[in-house]
Amino acid sequence: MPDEYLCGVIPKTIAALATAKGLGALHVVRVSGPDALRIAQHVFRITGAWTPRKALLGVFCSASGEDLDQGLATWFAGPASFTGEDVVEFGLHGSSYIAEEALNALRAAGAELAAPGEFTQRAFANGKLDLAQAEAVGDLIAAESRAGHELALKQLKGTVSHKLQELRTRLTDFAALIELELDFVEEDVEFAQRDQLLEVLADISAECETMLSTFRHGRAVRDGIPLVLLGAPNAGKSTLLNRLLRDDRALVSAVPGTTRDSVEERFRLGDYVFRLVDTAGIRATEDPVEQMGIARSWTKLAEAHLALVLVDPTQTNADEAQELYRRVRQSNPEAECIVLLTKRDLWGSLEGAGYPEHLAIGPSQDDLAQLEWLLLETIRRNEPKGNVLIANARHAAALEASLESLKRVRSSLELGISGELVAYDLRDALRHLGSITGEVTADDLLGSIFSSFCIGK
Ligand SMILES: Nc1nc2c(ncn2[C@@H]2O[C@H](COP(=O)(O)OP(=O)(O)OP(=O)(O)O)[C@@H](O)[C@H]2O)c(=O)[nH]1
Ligand SMILES: [Mg+2]
Repeated sequence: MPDEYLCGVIPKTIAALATAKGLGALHVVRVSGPDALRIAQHVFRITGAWTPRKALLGVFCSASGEDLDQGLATWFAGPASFTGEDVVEFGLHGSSYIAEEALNALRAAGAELAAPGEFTQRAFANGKLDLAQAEAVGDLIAAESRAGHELALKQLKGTVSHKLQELRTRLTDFAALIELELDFVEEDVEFAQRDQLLEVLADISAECETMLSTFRHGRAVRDGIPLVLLGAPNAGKSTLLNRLLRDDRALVSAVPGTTRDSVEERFRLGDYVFRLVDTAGIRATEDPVEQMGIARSWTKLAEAHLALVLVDPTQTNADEAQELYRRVRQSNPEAECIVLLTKRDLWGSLEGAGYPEHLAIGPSQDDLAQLEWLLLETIRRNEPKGNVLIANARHAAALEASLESLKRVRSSLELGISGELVAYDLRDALRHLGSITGEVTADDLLGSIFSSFCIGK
């Protein structure tokens, strides 16, 4: 074995099942590394020659050399492959037995089983993707809605990366001016006009802030928009949860206080996935368990982007409804709050009764459809403008850190503090921005990012 292997300079050849485990029409088994072609030739018999980027029909042989399956192999000669290494992808019949035996054969021929995310990590290491794009691969696979899918696809195509690159370039130009000034510090020369510098700096900071401001929405699009149902006991919250889910998920009864703990479910509506939370009805109570449930209702509200305040006007008067609405708004001013007057079938008109602005709903399908339309409209109205959405907490934290450094640069410039300190803070800002795309990244961070991927990715 050559020394390079022992020193770990030449990467090992890895193999994994790229499709989900279990029964399916087909399975894809992926091999990547310097020995991929040799290993493939060992386990897969074809009649012609191995040609790159062609699906080759052949027979996959087990570790003991017996025919295992008839299938296809595609060889991507590095660096023109996903990982940048030699890659062979096998399309086999989708039995878990075949998948397992195929992996055994590949191991016997010299491949090692891949760690979670290792293919994507190699693509990153070989410059095929930057870190933000590599993370987008994971998001794309996990996306459950059109909006989530679009977000991940944009990030994979490099929208976030290009924007960051642009900011980094501007910041680097700016830093160059400052450093130049440093070189001539003896002569007391100022190459850059302070006013101009401050203006450029304000502009770059504003761009970072705009990006950062999209995080609240971006994260919700990626992870599900938190939507909370609140109201007095018996207002009809669990009934509405079941109707939105089209599922008999939560207990419904005429006894006030039926829901004691919060109930959370995801559902897709239009382009979005929502995280819908039904909560314990809010009232004054001596029951300690109910009190715990109600405390949880308020906690759930604190995390919500959308709060539906349900009021049954046959049980709750206008003043009480106004008071509840006020408490909800005060408790989470950032959340969009919609008041629903429920059980419309039980009452006639409430015009002039003094209830907060509301939508009236009853058991009809039309009422439900109208509510669903209103939910989507409210989300769309709050969508950040522009092409870039930040959805990843790591990216948001890096932007925040970068903004902090830029703030220090600004105050140093304003106070006329030495260029050396300014240059230091600028380098810091650049480093934070660069960490998003992985231009500057610690190994342990890479490990934690890629280990959250599944095997075969
Ligand atoms: N007539 C009528 N009854 C309704 C409507 N919505 C809910 N109800 C009834 O109102 C009662 C309470 O409904 P729930 O959905 O359990 O109310 P809740 O707000 O979850 O109540 P808690 O869990 O106790 O906080 C049940 O008997 C429901 O069948 C409606 O639109 N019209
Ligand atoms: Mg309930």
